[in-house]
Amino acid sequence: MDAARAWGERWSSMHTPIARRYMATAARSKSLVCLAADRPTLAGVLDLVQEVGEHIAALKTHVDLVEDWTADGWAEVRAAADAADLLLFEDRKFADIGGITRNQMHGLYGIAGWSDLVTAHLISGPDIVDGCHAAWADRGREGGVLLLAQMSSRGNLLAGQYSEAVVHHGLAHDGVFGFIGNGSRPHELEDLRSRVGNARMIWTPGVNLAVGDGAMGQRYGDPREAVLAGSDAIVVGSGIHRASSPAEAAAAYAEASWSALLERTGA
Ligand code: 5IU
Repeated sequence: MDAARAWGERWSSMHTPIARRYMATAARSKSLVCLAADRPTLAGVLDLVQEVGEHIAALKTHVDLVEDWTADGWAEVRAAADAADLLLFEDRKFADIGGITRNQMHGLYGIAGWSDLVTAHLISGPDIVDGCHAAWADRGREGGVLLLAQMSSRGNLLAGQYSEAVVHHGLAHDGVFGFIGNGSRPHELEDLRSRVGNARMIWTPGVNLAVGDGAMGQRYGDPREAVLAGSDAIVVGSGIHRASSPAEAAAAYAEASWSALLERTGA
């Protein structure tokens, strides 16, 4: 289906090239799934992309948990993401001052050279967003920052005035692709969407077809409910990579998320 029709208001409100790129990618794969590829080896990540690539729209990584990481090996991950038509999203959760963040975007892992999206906290102030973009510009590339406005984990502190300030400052900055919202609590997401409006993305971890508590304080909500409450991408990790058939699981999350988007927009 045509991306503009599927996304409705979100497509007409969102003009940054990277947001349009995500929405077009999602429309091609009929999926709002961002796979959290939390496997500890390069081969594990690559296998997963081969297996489920056609059912997802983005690949989320934690580059520093890959035990056998090498620059060449990671270039293969980037190539696999390109071949499968995926945005590559490093969930680095930067939190330092702007200049250090810029250097951390380079550093050992060279995140600025391959990431399309990164996460950042706004705890240190808005210059962190400039730090990320300066690093992408250093490499002649462009990217988008997802600011953490909420989290999925039990007892987190991203609520109330702090969360409101993240949205307030984030909306004022063109480099902010969108916000992380709590996929496990639809009413929190509805509240976040009402504060964010239509012109930015909300991506949501804490989503699983098996709703309930996960390991070490993780909490899970239903993918359809998250999308109906305003999520634009469901971040799913163990629901896919720990499934007996990751491909079948990814297809089920794709179907749940895409049909919920069409229900939301009336397309
Ligand atoms: N993640 C969360 N919650 C958050 C944020 C990021 O779970 O609030 I910000 C990450 C952690 C993990 C993935 O990489 O999203 C979720 O994986 P599971 O679906 O396996 O819980």
